[in-house]
Amino acid sequence: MNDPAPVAVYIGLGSNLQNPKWQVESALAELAQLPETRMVSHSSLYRSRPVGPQDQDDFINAVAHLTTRLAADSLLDALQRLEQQHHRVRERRWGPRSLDLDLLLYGDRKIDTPRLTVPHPEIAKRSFVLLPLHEIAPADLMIPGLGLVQTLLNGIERSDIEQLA
Ligand code: A4P
Ligand code: MG
Repeated sequence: MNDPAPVAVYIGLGSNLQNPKWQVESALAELAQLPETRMVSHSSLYRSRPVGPQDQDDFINAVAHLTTRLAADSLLDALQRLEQQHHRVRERRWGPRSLDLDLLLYGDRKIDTPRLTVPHPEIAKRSFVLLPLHEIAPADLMIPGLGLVQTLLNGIERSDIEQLA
């Protein structure tokens, strides 16, 4: 059988524990090394106020644009392995973490399985996803079921996030 065609995917990275800048920078390098996968570009790093519990440090966030021949569930397996390598411990929902990797977009597909919802359900509400995504995505990038990134950005608060040099 022929290989499947590569699919454009976007991954959201976040960390607020154990040297967050290092966590995100090293995860970007690791994403570029995934099998069947190529890194197209990644955003700057951003510092953002925590969404969810406020008794935790600010996050460092970024978004990576990859192309991959991995199926979506295999890509999620690979992302979860990278989280484990960064000693990710699940404590509480939206709580602090050394590395969080979210599959934001998988081509133009909508996926709804017990372990995977794509587009990521919170994508449209979060400045720490939309700003870095807008930095690197084509102007006409559509989020399936939600619309243009540019349009979604118009509706969100930006005072809680800063782009780092
Ligand atoms: N899962 C389903 N869909 C996806 C997807 N598209 N990508 C499942 C990744 N995982 C997906 O995730 C729980 C389960 O979601 C996984 O087992 C997977 O099968 P998790 O990462 O273990 O749990 P979580 O992160 O604690 O919960 P949740 O709801 O995924 O949180 P989020 O949405 O990841 O948010 N504030 C700032 N400023 N910056 C941040 O990065 N991050 C969070 C976490 C909260 N506040 C934040 C930030
Ligand atoms: Mg997550």
